[in-house]
Amino acid sequence: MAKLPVSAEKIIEEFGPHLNYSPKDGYEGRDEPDKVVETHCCFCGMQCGIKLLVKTNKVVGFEPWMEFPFNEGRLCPKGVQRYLQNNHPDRLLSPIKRVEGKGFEPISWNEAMDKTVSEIKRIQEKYGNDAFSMLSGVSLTNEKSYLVGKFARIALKTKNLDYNGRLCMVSAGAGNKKAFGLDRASNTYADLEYAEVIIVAGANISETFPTLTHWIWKARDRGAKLIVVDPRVIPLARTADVHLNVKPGTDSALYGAMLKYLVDNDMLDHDFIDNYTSGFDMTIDAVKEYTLEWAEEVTGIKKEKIKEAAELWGKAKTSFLLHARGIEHHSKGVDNVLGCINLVLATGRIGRPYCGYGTITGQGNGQGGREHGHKCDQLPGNRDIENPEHRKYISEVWGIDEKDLPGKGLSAYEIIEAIHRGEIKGLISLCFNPLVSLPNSNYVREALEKLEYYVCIDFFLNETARHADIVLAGSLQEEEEGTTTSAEGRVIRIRQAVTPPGDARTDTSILLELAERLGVKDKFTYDDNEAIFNELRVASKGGTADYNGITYKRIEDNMGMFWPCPTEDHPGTPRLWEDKKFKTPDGKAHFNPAPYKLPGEVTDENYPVTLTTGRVVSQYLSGTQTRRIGKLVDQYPEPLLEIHPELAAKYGIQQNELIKVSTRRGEAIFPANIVETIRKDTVFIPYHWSGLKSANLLTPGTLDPISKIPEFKVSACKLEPLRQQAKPSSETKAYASI
Ligand SMILES: Nc1nc2c(c(=O)[nH]1)N[C@H]1C(S)=C(S)[C@@H](COP(=O)(O)OP(=O)(O)OC[C@H]3O[C@@H](n4cnc5c(=O)[nH]c(N)nc54)[C@H](O)[C@@H]3O)O[C@H]1N2
Ligand SMILES: Nc1nc2c(c(=O)[nH]1)N[C@H]1C(S)=C(S)[C@@H](COP(=O)(O)OP(=O)(O)OC[C@H]3O[C@@H](n4cnc5c(=O)[nH]c(N)nc54)[C@H](O)[C@@H]3O)O[C@H]1N2
Ligand code: SF4
Ligand SMILES: [Mo]
Repeated sequence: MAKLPVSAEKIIEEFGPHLNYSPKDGYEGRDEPDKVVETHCCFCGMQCGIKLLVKTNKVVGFEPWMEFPFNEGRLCPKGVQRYLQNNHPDRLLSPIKRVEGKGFEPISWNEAMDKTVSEIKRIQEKYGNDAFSMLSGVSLTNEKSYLVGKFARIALKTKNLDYNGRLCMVSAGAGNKKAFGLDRASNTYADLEYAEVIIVAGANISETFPTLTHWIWKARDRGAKLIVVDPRVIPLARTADVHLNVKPGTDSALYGAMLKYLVDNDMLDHDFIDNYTSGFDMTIDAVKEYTLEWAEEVTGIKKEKIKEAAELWGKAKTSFLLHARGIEHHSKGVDNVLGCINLVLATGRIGRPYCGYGTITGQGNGQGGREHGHKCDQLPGNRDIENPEHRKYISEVWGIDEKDLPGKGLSAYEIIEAIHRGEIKGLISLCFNPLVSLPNSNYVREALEKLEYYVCIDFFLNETARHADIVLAGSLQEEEEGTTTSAEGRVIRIRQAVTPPGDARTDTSILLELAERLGVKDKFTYDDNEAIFNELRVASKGGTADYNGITYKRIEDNMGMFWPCPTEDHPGTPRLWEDKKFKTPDGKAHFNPAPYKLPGEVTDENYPVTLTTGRVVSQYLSGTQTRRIGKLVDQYPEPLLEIHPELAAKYGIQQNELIKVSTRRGEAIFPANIVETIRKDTVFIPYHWSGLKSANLLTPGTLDPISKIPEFKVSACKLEPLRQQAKPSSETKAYASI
């Protein structure tokens, strides 16, 4: 077989042997693959290029794709294991139905479809169309995301459709729309390389976007200063020039104080502020009391450090500010985002080479998936479902009467609340595992039990699906043609490497058949997935997320195209705002006041410790996919409670001792991991596990009033050491107690 690039051999040496080839023979001993497919990793928003090796319609391995410009062959631990899903023994190979007392048993597609369609009709006739809801996700391609939005509105005729990005990018999206009138990172990551100062706020890049660190190191090699804002000394913070160990829930006080410092010391770009922005005066008015001393008091960060960060930022000529869920998963998530944007605008460092800003999109297609209309308030092209002109345009594209297009529906967590109230009786979900990923999981479980009919489309039986009446065996990313949009705004091609195994079907064909059986075949007939993309292009035309000029061919020829791209002769837009024409109504970038407000829950005598939650490098989201891959499980088998030695000493907690953690929602038990890298008043739990090991037993359902994102990053908790050591991970099935 062809000689592999050196790095491929190294990766294989490090991570092999794998499930799909014999450890004895090693990689070289394996047969020549039938084909090598250039596609992308299915996991995070980096969407690293990867080559999948295919043998007899099975994905059997991978090679790095050195030419793909963003990651140049690099992959993280999840990327090198992602190929093990297609052929995994847990794959759902046919539809299954739940039989009380017996678990699930296989059924035919005909029975599954008949039952689903008759239940949709029954529920809608009895309770109204909106009583049937849909939850979707942005691991789906652009084509599927678009199809879901159209399916919910035209086939299900419901307004109650929302998506898992509601738990992810919506605070950033809302902030970006307010400030710029458009929701996309402003630059490609190549602009990081020559930035003089980089702020990374609430983003554990080394673990959550590992291949992005390469671009930060490139900048560091050129002398860039790095400022990290995180309650933990995350790997990136260990080498940072300034680490701001913010108390969870207080970011806006920090950014407000930094803004005041820039104003007081005249470190401002007056020309940019005067000519290209609005709202500056009222924004600085909101922070006029925010002294460094006050900020130290609120955030717990030493005032000298805040000053140092403000000075570095203020004096730089080029800079890049990146943030992720650490500042966004808050009931004031939008305010935190606006606080960051204010710092960027005050210094005018956007829309120029090496000057940039962006949220780091989480899920694989978190960017594209938030543009094509499967949010409760959105139509394709990032249009507004309440805007009469937008409704008219999309109704024309879809060939329906505008009055038949449902209006704004409930957001993801509000759908759960409406199920509790008895207003929603039916649910179809795909690409979402709310029982693990939504806050307050006991409340979510009760809601699932109240549903009269629940059908789920997935390739694995996730925890939420265990409550389903029927589960339809769907497809992995590599089992369909399509596109995704990476965190940079780069639209890229996802290639079909194999067809779904057994009797599983593509997600697209499942949705199309359901639409047909619901009587709207005429609106859901496509020759192939490219035809869906071509309809999406037209639907997005004239919207802020304009894909009209992007074709499959152009993507392939250019290794991706950046939206907005309105016409087929438009080159695409890698760097936004070079023309300084913002997409707000007045064409200016908007400063927005972002005063500090308390988080939804603060510590008190009963719950004296702050709990925050997040991720580890080897696990992905609700863990449905990565908890099935042995090497990734070995790397981090169980959720651990990160706690500072001083806080541990206060309770007499020993390393690996079981700790009962309680909040006002529930309790769970985790082994203690005593680390000096966390604030003394805060504990951290990764959330990728289900059932009794779920961090979301503890988190609150408090939502940001604008974005409706849950406050995953702040709870008040109480710790009780159980004076018992945790068993080795393989025997720890009963870590949690309820
Ligand atoms: N390995 C891995 N990678 C992933 C994912 C995964 O599940 N696993 N998921 C993908 C997805 S969908 C997403 S959204 C991204 C998420 O990527 P990140 O946002 O980087 O991940 P988190 O671990 O949720 O949170 C980041 C950091 O926020 C810090 N933090 C907590 N509270 C606060 C606060 O109040 N202020 C500040 N400034 N920081 C705070 C935490 O200590 C944590 O280090 O990762 C993507 N990549
Ligand atoms: N406490 C706490 N909770 C959190 C977070 C946190 O930081 N702390 N982070 C939040 C964030 S940022 C996110 S993004 C959410 C994610 O939460 P979820 O979206 O619920 O997590 P996933 O694991 O992606 O669940 C998706 C399901 O979709 C399936 N799936 C994946 N790809 C496809 C596909 O192409 N087709 C089909 N049919 N199915 C597919 C997977 O098998 C899995 O069962 O969790 C949120 N929850
Ligand atoms: S960084 Fe993200 S896209 Fe790249 S290999 Fe890792 S999980 Fe996949
Ligand atoms: Mo996310």
